[in-house]
Amino acid sequence: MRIDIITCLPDLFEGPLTQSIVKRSISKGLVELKIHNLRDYSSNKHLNVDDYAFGGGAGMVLMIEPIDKCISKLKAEREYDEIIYLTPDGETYNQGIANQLSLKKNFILLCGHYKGVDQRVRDHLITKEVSIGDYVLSGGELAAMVLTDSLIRLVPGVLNDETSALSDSFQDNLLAPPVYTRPSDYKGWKVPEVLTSGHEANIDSWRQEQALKQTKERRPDLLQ
Ligand code: 6GU
Repeated sequence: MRIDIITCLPDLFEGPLTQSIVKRSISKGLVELKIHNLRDYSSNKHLNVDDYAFGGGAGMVLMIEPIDKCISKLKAEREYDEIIYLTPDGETYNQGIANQLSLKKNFILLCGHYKGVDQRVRDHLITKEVSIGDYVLSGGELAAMVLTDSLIRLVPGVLNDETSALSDSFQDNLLAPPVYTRPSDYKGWKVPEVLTSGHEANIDSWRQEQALKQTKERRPDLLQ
């Protein structure tokens, strides 16, 4: 999988995407992740990438030219399966969309900023628009990191058996069951006995029951 992220705030990506699972998937050669600074594609001497909205109001709008230049350069180098614009008015992201996208290979993620992008970017350059929930972020960068993290963990070989994505919450429309580790008794707060019984079939059915119970209590909508 290759993910190209276009942003005017490239430094934001330093932390979350250079650690842990994402870092390992890159060093194992399973994932390629490239951050592109939109400013590098500006054609004006101040390196501006935004301008005032026609008709007034609305604050600054990301201009089409630098975005088109960056996307065109990338498209000349390889085929992209999806060019995704992160925007609060996009389709709400969930595990189902993550699973579908994870079957594809090459993605461009475009991070919006300020008051959005010139509508012509959305009309002519973008293949999909995604939001990560009904609240407003200052820009698409955090959303791009959310997509990137959730997609990378679905790439075969990124997780081992123990951390398998198949046991994630949402993967079967059930929340994950509770987990415990040593000590089995802490201040009298005990671990459910079945988990220390060594009886695998009983442990499996306990986990199944608990997953269903958690889901009924917390997210009954997932069971519809
Ligand atoms: Cl993708 N972008 C912004 N700016 N805000 C959001 C979002 C995206 N998803 C939820 N809120």
